[in-house]
Order: sequence, then structure tokens, then C-alpha cells
Amino acid sequence: MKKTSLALVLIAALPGFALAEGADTDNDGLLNWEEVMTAYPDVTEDQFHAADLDGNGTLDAGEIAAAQEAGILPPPSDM
Ligand SMILES: [Ca+2]
Ligand SMILES: [Ca+2]
Repeated sequence: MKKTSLALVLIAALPGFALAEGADTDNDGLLNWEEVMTAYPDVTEDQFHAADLDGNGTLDAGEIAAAQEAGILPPPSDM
């Protein structure tokens, strides 16, 4: 299972995932609207829905990274 462990380490090293760790209060690896609202009060609900590319109500690491690039969420360096 060494390959799995390596993959997890690589995922944890992604900037988007590092951001989620600080704002992800229930530690499920996803940001829901309440977590985004709490961590980033400047983000509107419309922006949250725009960042939720698959519309499932939570932001995964990829959606967070895309939102950071789009300027919806602050980049990790601003944390
Ligand atoms: Ca969460
Ligand atoms: Ca989503």
C-alpha cells in the first residue's frame, strides 16, 4: 500500500488542500458554505456557488484551487 500513502502525501502537499485544512472545521477535506462563510466573510454565496463547479454544495481541493486562481478565494499565501 506504499503507492496509496505516497498519493496521500502528494495530495496533502497541494496548496489548495493546505487552505482547506485551515478553513475545514469538520476535517472532511471539503469546504461547505458555512465553512467558507466563517473563514472568508468577504466571499458571497453567489461566489461560493460559482466556485462549486459540480454543484454538489461543497468545494473539493480542485474547486478550491480553481476558485483561488479565479480570485474568488484568497490564495494560500494570504493566509
Ligand atoms: Ca468541511
Ligand atoms: Ca463541488
